[in-house]
Amino acid sequence: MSETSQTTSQTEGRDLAPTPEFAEQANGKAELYDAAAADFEGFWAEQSRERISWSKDFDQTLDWSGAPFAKWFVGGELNASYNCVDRHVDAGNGDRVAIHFEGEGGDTRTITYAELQRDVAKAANALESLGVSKGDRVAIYLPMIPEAVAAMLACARIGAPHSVVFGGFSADALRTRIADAEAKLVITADGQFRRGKTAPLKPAVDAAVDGESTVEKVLVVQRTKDDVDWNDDRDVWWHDVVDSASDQHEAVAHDSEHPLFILYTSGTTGKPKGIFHTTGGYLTQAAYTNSVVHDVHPETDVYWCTADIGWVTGHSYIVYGPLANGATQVIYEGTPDTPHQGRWWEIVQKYGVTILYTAPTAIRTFMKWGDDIPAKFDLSSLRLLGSVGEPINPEAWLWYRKNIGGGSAPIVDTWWQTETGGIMISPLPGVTELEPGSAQKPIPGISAEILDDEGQPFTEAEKVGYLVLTKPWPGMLRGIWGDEERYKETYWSRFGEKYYFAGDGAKYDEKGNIWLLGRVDDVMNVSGHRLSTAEIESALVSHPTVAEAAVVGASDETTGQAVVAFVILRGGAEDHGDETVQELRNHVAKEIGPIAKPRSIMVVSELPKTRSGKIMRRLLRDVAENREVGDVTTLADSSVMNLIKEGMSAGK
Ligand code: 6R9
Repeated sequence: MSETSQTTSQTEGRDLAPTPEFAEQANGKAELYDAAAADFEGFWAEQSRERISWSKDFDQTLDWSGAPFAKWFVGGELNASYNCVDRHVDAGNGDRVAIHFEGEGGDTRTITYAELQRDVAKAANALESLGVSKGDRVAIYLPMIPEAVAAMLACARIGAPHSVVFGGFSADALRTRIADAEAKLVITADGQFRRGKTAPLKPAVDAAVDGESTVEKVLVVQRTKDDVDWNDDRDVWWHDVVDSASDQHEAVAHDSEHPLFILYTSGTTGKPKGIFHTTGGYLTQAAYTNSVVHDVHPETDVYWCTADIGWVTGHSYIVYGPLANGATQVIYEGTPDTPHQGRWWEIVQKYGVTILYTAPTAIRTFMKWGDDIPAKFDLSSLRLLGSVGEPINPEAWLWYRKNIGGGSAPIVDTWWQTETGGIMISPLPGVTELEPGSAQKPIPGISAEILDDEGQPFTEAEKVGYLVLTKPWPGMLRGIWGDEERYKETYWSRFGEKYYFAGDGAKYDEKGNIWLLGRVDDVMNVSGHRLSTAEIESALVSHPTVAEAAVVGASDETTGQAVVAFVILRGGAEDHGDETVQELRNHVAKEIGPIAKPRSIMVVSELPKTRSGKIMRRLLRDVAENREVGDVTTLADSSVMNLIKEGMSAGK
């Protein structure tokens, strides 16, 4: 049975069209498709003027003359922080809750827009007093606490691009990112709460800025109250400088194309790419999509996006989109099973969450934990569910809808990337008849196609090709920080300069829906996190006992893909079985971070290579997924695969 026919039989008799009541109140109406098709630039200009407060109006919507480097809303000036905070207070909504914060240990804080305005102003004044000014880069390495939001908005206010580094990344990963962005200041915390315990953060920063570094000051939020090492010349407590700062700070307007942030993501080479975004276009798309796709109604909804702010989803759909729209949201610090496996559902019930945006890997984990867990809680407030990060299999989609969405809440499966800045392909929940497992169609204002190997667009159903974007969009990346060539080569050369190559395989179904089929490059997707095979390979090879390594993503029931590594030990290094494997796994965790830890490592004597020396990961994937090994004719030495398989069955 094919994927699609299975879907149809599973969903038969279910109503996948929006109810009239939902359609009636929805922000995203069918007319948007026509308006965008009739006048693409006019459509975006209108979205921007409607949703964003410009201090100075723009005089040109799109300047594509320097393609593939776009300029949007040219000549306009705005302040992203003003748009996310002050203007809601000015409009009389200062008492509206911006953030319901829920700490892992049960401590809570309720922050209104008026309070957030004061927090952001104080943080901006403190950053300036520490020498940060417009254009300086600030690295942020924080847990999911309200200070993370205030820190990002304070940077935006000053015009100092932030580079948020996920708190699960190692000191080495942090050091590389700090160096690439030449960050002047790092904002961190003593530690964070994870699974009922404290996990330190500051030691990683100490190690990352040790020796030669561009970093002058480290601003430290006290979260766990654990002891930390202290450098009097460099380290400053947040509560010392932020709490005492003035709560008045003028939000000076910046050019529409002023850099807002850099966010590092994995590419096909070992070196992470600093994806960089600017202000006016990014904010427009974040606000627009959060309104028409998540259907946020700021007066009545309680929105919860479960992402970490270290990922782009946290940037666009915790910080910039919902706050630009003046929404009320939940931010939760911890893990879903602390102190019990119903923690998320308890939070939904407690705050009356109406919109939940999460990832397929989380949904599959909840499926594994059992239906009885969410069933113990009142989830009737939920009226819309969202999914992001990887393809959601129809089974997980149906489970999500039935067990979390009361059998009727629309689910928006949203395809986008760090590079796109905002949602690109997704149903509009008040318009689209849903198709479980498919992200369906480009949203109004966005254009995509699927190309074959020759770069020709096609529309036949079930034929597999490459997803491309055919027009610039406001939230698009403006480049890779410090590397113009890599930007052109990665995204605008595979199919010529007309098409943005997303790196994802895709197909249409009979109804013309787009199905995303995963990465076609050497990037893996583990629990919705992008990891590059090359980066993990070089981490493994940096271990003194490893001569060579090959890494593949093998399908995994819960995490989508899992990291599987094959290593050749150096001459003289002994294979101590489990001990060797554990040591190498920990080494990867130390070099990159625990999320990059291989699920399994196999010590082998040879790797399958082509005559030109390229490792044939496809064959290793066959082994890792326990499949019959595919075509080996292009191997330099076709007996290699037998050696590897024998080694595996011998339990090595
Ligand atoms: C937002 C985000 C981007 C890659 C992307 C694709 C995969 C994301 C998806 C999806 C299928 C979806 N992806 N959403 N695949 N359906 N709804 O995840 O950004 O971390 O940069 O990852 O994630 O492969 O190319 P990022």
